[in-house]
Amino acid sequence: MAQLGPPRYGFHAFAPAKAWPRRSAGPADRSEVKDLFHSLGVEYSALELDKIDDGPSIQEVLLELTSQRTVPNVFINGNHVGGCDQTFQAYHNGTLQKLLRDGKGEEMESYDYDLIVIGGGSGGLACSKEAATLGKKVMVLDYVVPTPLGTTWGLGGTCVNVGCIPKKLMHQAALLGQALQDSRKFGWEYDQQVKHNWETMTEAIQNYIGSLNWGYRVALREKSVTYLNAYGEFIGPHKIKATNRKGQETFYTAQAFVIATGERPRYLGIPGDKEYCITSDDLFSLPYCPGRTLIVGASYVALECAGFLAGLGLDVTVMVRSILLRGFDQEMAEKAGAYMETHGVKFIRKFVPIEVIKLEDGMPGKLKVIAKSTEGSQMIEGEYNTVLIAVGRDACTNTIGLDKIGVKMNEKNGKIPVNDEEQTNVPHVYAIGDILEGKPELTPVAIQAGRLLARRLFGGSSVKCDYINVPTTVFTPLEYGCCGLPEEQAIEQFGQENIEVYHTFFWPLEWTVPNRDNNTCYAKIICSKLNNNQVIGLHVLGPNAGEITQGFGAAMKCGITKELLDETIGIHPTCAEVFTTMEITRSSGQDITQSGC
Ligand code: FAD
Ligand code: NA7
Repeated sequence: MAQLGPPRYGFHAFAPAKAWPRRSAGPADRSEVKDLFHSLGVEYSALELDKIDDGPSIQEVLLELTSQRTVPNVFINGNHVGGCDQTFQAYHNGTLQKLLRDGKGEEMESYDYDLIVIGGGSGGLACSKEAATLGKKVMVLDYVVPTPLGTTWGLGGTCVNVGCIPKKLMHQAALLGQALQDSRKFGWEYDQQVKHNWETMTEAIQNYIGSLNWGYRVALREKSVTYLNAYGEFIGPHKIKATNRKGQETFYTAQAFVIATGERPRYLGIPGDKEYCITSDDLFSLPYCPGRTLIVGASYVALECAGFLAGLGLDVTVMVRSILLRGFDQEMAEKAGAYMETHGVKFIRKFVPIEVIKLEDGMPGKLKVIAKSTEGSQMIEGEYNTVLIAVGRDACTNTIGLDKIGVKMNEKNGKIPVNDEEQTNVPHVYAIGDILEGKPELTPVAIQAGRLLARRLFGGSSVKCDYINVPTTVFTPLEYGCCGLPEEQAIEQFGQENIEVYHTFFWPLEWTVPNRDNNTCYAKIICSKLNNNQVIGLHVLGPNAGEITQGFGAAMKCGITKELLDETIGIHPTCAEVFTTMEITRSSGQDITQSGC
């Protein structure tokens, strides 16, 4: 036993590393425990049983002493802690710190908070409130760096202030315009000239957002979460600096941290972009109607903004570098785009702006955009009142001191890789939401991850966030909802011969009387022939696609098959019922156009 002799803290290993049990998809257990001790600033000695001659006999003694055969086998000051899981469990419930502290015979630094969350958006608020509900002392910091034009907003993050909420409300404003047109066919008579007032809409939406900001503050107070309107930045493994609007700095420590700083719109890096262009961060509170608008980019943010601005009656052009809605099913993306095109949105394909020049000041002013073809040397130019850049979003991870505490990130895109428990490579630092590498960037995902993380950290839960088959909807004028795989990915993963696609056009009953757009709404499911025709992708293009997709998302989580869909009785007359009556496969080549309901 003398050979074991861990000076103060030790763990012992034997057998080839590849045979060790892994705690998660992350690094092997041994290095996770080492990382934990590193992050706690603990000196330890490691006896690598697979690298010493008498490893097997030591392992036999350890088995006798601890009834544990696996490694690592952790001791603190002669006390047996256990393997990786037990060590982390002890860390999360504080026993580990107590063992370390007592062994040192000195008071270990006590932290100001159990948990500090950096970022008070969808994920950060959910996580901090849940941790406080579980009895922990929690601080959340939220700070909005103003846009280049000076736009800023209140507590709650992207979704509530400059994302889902104002976007969906402006989409609704546009849909009402369409409903007004339809209403005449349903017998409504009105003489007044119909026009839209941007200021009235924006003020009403901003008032609603203000009430949500207030509600979040109240909720934090009620749960005794300390809220700080300050920019958080790591300055030590367990210490952050908080800088408020006036530049005053304060310092706080915590046992654990959650990074939930989200993303901000990317700019093009061309002359005139930051000076004269806006992004979605500016649009929803723009104090004047944007007028003739050029939207650069073909992400969902670009197409949604283009859709509702056109729906409000503005002259809108979208400049597309390559394809619409990269990452989404391309058949659906093209159909959503085609509908926009027939409803007034212009598309300039395969061009990128290279310079924006101010022609006139004003609200709105006038800008000249010079653009270059992506396929040759052709240049074009155009005049617009507003240029909205929507070319993706950058993770807010570069200026929060991650380098100071050794949290790894993807240098190319600033995203943070985590294991399946949202834990970074530094064990007491976690990350959730849009900044995660390879995860869906959606509000409910950030909320679910944050809430479950708090329950695992402080509530004894082991439930992890499931990032598979997350349903979502693009709120283009014709909404596009989906869950599971795009057809391209299904083919890539399963092979064309192993999938079956069922599809159909459908005509919403509400559209028949005004005689609108037959054979534009479209639904398809992709089924795996390898697995009992399980639905692996569901796509719908039509009104209220979000409402439809949500329910089928639950069904897909339960593993719904084509047969079960066929057995489901539809609700008539609805759009969603189309999924219960699909008969035509793409492979049959049969006509799917509709002539009636
Ligand atoms: P965020 O909500 O972005 O919150 C991060 C917060 O941290 C922000 O308030 C930020 O200012 C703050 N912060 C950053 N750095 C610091 C720091 N160092 N210190 C203190 N605070 C900091 N999702 C949907 O599900 N449905 C939709 O319809 C939808 N529509 C969208 C429309 C648009 C235009 C956009 C831009 C996004 C949309 N999203 C939608 C995405 C959704 O908004 C995000 O997925 C969600 O907000 C991510 O939550 P989060 O907690 O990761 O980050
Ligand atoms: P995405 O999905 O990253 O898309 C960015 C869009 O902007 C995309 O259409 C790009 O075209 C376009 N883009 C990017 N750079 C340029 C330049 N320099 N010039 C012109 N156009 C450009 O954006 P989001 O952040 O909105 O989406 C985030 C998530 O939403 C994403 O993960 C999806 O799952 C859904 P490209 O196709 O690259 O040619």
